[in-house]
Amino acid sequence: MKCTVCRGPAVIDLRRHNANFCGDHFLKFCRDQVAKAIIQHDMIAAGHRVLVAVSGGKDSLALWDLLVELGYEAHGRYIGLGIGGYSKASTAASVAFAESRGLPLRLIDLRGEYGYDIPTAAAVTRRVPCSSCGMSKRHLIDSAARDGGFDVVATGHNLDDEAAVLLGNVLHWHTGYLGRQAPVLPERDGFPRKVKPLVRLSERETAAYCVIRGIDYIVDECPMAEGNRHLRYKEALNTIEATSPGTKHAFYFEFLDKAADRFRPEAAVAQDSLRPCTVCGSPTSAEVCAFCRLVDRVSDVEPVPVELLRAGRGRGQSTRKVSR
Ligand code: Q46
Ligand code: ZN
Ligand code: ZN
Repeated sequence: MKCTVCRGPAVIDLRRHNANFCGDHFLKFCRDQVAKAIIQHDMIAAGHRVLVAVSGGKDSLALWDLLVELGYEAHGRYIGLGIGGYSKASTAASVAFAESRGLPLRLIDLRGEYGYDIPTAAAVTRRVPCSSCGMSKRHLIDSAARDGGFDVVATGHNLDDEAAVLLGNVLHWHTGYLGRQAPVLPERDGFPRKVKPLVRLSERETAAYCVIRGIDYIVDECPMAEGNRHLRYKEALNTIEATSPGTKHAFYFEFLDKAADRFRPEAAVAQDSLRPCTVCGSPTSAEVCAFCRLVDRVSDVEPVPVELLRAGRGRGQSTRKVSR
């Protein structure tokens, strides 16, 4: 297998691009794809300060590295979710990467700063962990961007992620979500501008990027991802992609070109009813935002270890408040 560009030995084949690359040309390919996404979708302007939502996984670390390589001022923000050994390893990978590159990283610890963790929140709310987790992460990253004066938040969503979300939204005709599904969400009503510069790269490509760049990311999946529907949608798309390379790309980008605008009015209706949270001031459709309501409900509850929750013995228990 030879590199399509230099004819040297290739290290990766990209069937949807009908190309093979050596290490150097693959890294260039990744930089070019990210630069193309940024320009095509007008994601980040020159001089913008970027806040990268860092998880310690391949996507967020590759994103941070690529943005710095492309010359952007990019700071990292990591949120400690308190998911046992997984969170410890994720923190370590994030800190090690930031230190190795001399990049600014701030850690937020849910238990230390807000008095709860995700396994406990899942046990108390009796909902899938990803529900309180996703909401907490979005809220804290948005607040961090506002408080830190960042122009834009960058997240590591890749092509596989976006195609899986799109499939889920189409299967259930979540038209409001379809109207908001885009590589860029503009700043509005207290929400920062959000961009997804990895939308032109697949999961396999961000993993390969990290390996070639020597980035030590956390390989293990979150132990609480079970029951996450997006994983099943990803598997379904991978099955199709295996025999029809390029399907995910066409599904997502042709949706953006041909259909996304049709759903914008429904997303706008949902956005119109926002007002500031009476506790924290974040935009919300209720009097008190979902994050503040969650904190009020679960902070200082006796912690539920992730192992107990996974064994199905934590749900609904340990709701006794401990004294502050
Ligand atoms: S960390 Fe949180 Fe993910 Fe784990 S609990 Fe779900 S949302 S799967 S990206
Ligand atoms: Zn080459
Ligand atoms: Zn609030």
